Amino acid sequence: MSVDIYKINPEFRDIMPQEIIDLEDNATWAGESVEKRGINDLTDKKEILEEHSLCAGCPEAAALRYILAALPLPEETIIVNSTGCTSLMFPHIALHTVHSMFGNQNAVASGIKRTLDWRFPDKTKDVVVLAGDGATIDIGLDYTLQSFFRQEKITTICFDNEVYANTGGQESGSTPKGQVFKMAPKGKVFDKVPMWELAVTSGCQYSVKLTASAPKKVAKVLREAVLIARELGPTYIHLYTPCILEIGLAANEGLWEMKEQDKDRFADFKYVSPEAEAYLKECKKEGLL
Ligand SMILES: Cc1ncc(C[n+]2csc(CCOP(=O)(O)OP(=O)(O)O)c2C)c(N)n1
Ligand code: SF4
Ligand SMILES: [Mg+2]
Repeated sequence: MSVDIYKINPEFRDIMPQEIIDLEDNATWAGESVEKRGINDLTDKKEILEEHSLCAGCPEAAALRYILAALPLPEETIIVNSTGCTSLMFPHIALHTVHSMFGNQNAVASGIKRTLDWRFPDKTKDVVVLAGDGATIDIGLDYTLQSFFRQEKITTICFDNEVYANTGGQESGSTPKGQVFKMAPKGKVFDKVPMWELAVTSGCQYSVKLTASAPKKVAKVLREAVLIARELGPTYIHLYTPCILEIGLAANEGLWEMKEQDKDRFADFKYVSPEAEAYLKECKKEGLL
């Protein structure tokens, strides 16, 4: 059975670019075996238009594809996004998304999740926040933390490229100490804010730090985080997606950089609350993982 998330108006179909038609016909959720969809489909399926406006080779685009392919219920999912390079991707996907004002994405997502649960008590609705480090850890930090304190049942994903990339390279709370950027010429004075640890102390049921170097790993973490958020409370994923432009790497060097950082600053960190641990075991038994 396939899922109708996005339909081109039949009257316009003959004038639509093939890329857009492909997105409707060939997303991982468009096939006959939508129940079995997943990361392995990415070789011959489509989640994002090739002609998106991110820099060539930007790891954010690949990471988003892994996430979209791994969502447990794409047709019942809303992604709340914030301004930044991440927001350049959302007009190019076929999924329900909301673009919030820069920084307030977790407040918007909390409202959406509560409203959906009230409006559709018999349905499962997943709300996922996806925003950059500037939005999550700097300007939106208050909203991020408050949603954790309130135990909102949402998943927050931070695409950490350690810089305000979309505005040309200013340092963020997530920039590592000493790092110089075009618009941060003196170098960062303070250490990188360990957001994955703040997430734990602020009440997240699940907090994981990783890079986007391994698609299957990203997919597993995303699935676990969404399932736990549905049932128990806030979950947090801190994903390193380097800005190859701002750190001076070529289009084909993003993967190498992420693999290097797998051994260094982005070595695995995983916290799972005891309740979440027990719930994940149940999910495995039920075949949800
Ligand atoms: C309320 C508000 N403040 C500031 C901005 C300017 N602004 C747009 S994108 C951006 C940087 C985003 O950085 P980050 O969240 O790390 O995402 P990235 O571009 O690095 O993916 C800023 C400061 C804005 N659009 N709105
Ligand atoms: S500026 Fe950086 S984060 Fe933004 S699209 Fe280019 S490589 Fe990606
Ligand atoms: Mg950033």
